[in-house]
Amino acid sequence: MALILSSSERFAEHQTPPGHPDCPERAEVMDRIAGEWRRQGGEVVAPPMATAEQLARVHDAAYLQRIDQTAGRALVLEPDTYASAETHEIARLAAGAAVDAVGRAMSGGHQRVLALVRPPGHHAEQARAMGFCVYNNVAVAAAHARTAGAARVAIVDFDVHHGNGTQHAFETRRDVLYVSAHQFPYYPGTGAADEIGRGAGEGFTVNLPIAVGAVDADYQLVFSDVIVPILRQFKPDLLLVSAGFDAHERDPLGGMRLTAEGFAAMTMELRIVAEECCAGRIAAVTEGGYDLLALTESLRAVVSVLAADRAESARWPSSPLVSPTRGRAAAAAAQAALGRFWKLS
Ligand code: SP5
Ligand code: ZN
Repeated sequence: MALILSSSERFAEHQTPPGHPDCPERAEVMDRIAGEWRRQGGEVVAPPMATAEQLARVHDAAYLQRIDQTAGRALVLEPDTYASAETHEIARLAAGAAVDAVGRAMSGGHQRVLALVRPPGHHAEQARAMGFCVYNNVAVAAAHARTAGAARVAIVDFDVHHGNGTQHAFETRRDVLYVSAHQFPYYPGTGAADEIGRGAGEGFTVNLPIAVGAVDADYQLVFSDVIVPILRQFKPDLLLVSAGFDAHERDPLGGMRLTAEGFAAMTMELRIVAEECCAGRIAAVTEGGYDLLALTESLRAVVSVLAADRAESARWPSSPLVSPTRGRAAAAAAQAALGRFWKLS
């Protein structure tokens, strides 16, 4: 089979205070998904910890030291983000899973990989924990991919929140394309359509700020009108996915109304692009997703799309009685900001 899952029971060892959305039970959901995949005959691998050298491609040395010094202690890194005694290792394991996923995707054989990790990564900045994130797992993975033979790397982020840390890591570069569809205005505040990258990276940051309440059809529209056309023109050598599930209708943080079938359809669109552009090389890494049932069903749907022998055309659910006005507005804003860099209908 051409899908590998990366998973570890140790992800439950990153502890957060009672009631925190990124609870250890999320790791139990991930373990259950991995167990189901194993029982279907699928391969599940244990991730390695990221090395200091790998992390240092994104994070500064003093910050790495600061996280290492949390060993054995519990403290608040910032008002949303906590370190427990083991967090220094578990955060390295999350980043290591993303790096290892890239290695496996790049080496052929099993070209599709899903890394089931916590803590999430996309809010983490060069020198700062933020929004439940300690290390920027996907940014570290993209930087690794550039050293492992990928000249161009695309990151697609469908977490309900904008990935400020990932955008900032690559916004001056044209070798790593960052594309995010997110609720806007919303936490963390970044991700307006006019944030398109800077200097040599102008045009290689793509933001789709979507109004609260969006349904599957809104995401379908931004994928078909903006995300897929830009990916096809960029022609990545590897497609990385920041796979957050907090745009699900049941999620307690997000205000969107995506269904598990919507996450499956987005994943299929991305799989099809990867097969067209880069021999199917796709590595997805989990981000948010705080309703345990929604997370379970969405992960199952994504696994089933990535596991299928052939990529069929994406099956978007119909969203009855709702016209995709929010998706249309987001696509129009992105087209206005990026039309001089990409051919968009
Ligand atoms: C990975 C992910 O989904 N992270 C979500 C983080 C959402 N945080 C919401 C925080 C709300 C405002 N907190 C004020 C603390 C000031 N730093
Ligand atoms: Zn999120």
